Amino acid sequence: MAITEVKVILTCPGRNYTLVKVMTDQGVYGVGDGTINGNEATVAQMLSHVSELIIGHDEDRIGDIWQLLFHWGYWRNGPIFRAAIAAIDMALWDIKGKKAGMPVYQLLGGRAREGAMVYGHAHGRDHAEVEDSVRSFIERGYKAVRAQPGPYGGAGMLSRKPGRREGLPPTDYFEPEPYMRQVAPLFDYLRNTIGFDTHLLHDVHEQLTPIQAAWLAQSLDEYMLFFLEDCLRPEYLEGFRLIREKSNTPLAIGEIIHSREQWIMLFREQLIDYIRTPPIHIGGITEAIKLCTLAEPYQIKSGFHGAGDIGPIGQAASVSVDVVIPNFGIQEWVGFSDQIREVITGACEMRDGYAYPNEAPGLGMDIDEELAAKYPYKPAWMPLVRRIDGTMHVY
Ligand code: GCO
Ligand code: MG
Repeated sequence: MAITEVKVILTCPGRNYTLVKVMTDQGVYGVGDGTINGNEATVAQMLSHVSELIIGHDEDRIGDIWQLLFHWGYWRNGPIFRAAIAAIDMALWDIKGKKAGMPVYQLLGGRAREGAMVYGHAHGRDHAEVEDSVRSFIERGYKAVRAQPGPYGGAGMLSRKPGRREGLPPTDYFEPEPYMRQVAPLFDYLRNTIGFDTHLLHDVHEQLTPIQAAWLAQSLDEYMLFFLEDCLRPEYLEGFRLIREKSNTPLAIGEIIHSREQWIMLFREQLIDYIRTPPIHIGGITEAIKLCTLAEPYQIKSGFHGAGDIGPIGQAASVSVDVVIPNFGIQEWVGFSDQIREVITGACEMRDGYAYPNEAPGLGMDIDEELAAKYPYKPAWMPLVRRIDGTMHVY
């Protein structure tokens, strides 16, 4: 058998996704997702380019195809390359599972747990609204909830200026001190009202400097967060040493870390506790298993990124890894609209706070290409962030 074609499908059934179908000469095909928020068309272009390299290749040789896609040129690594490899890698695991008549998680060694504990996103303009939002998750069975005062950057960040022209990104305005002062009082309120039985998390979204992050983490120690996420930009990983000296709050990072090598110092010095990097952004299931194995002796666990831009197939790849690895921590969770679930069928289910992989062979999913074509790609941007004096936010 051999790969005959890689179909690249850009679609927007509510938000943009970069999907693939890897076709073989025996009719079996696999599906994958390489979406990167705001860069969906760029990944699609990369996929069309590298697909040539794997046409005619034996689709069973997943590890070798991974190496080929990574090492074919002098230029490598970075989010676009990694996401393109991830889309193909997922599709190859899907094909292998279909051929074996087994779900992908079985091929990876089988279940280490029944389901993967997930967390949802609560937010609100004031403490009472955040509390209501957290409670609505608890009522739906969630064991863990992320709580944000307003959007990233805090409730004071509500001023938003539209882009210079239609179609350009809006600008949000951020000042660190008012944000930093909001967080501990929110968690003090939540622990007093909701108690300690629900895991609580918070995402800083890389907005702070090391000394600010150290102050924030220390101010949260007594509220026993499950983790404090992305308190530094991944360009300045040494800053974690300062945070660790000051605080016992568990730390998560990695949404935009792509290469395994970037983790080595963090693992060896045990500067973090949870890995945010999901399979979709680092080269797929093959790479995610290797990364988690590298973290295991340091007792560092997974906490894969799972926002809406990681579509149902990317989510399924994450959950397949989540239920297998010994060092699973938590899975970020969003549900998808009916429209998305019609275009991409077979999404994982979440029940009572735990996500479950599809039991059908492979990833158990499909892409309705005709329907996908009815929702064409629309260029979209994440907001810009500036300080109130107009400076681009350098954090
Ligand atoms: C999260 C993330 C997201 C990202 C988004 C970027 O923790 O879920 O930080 O909100 O900003 O997925 O593409
Ligand atoms: Mg985040």
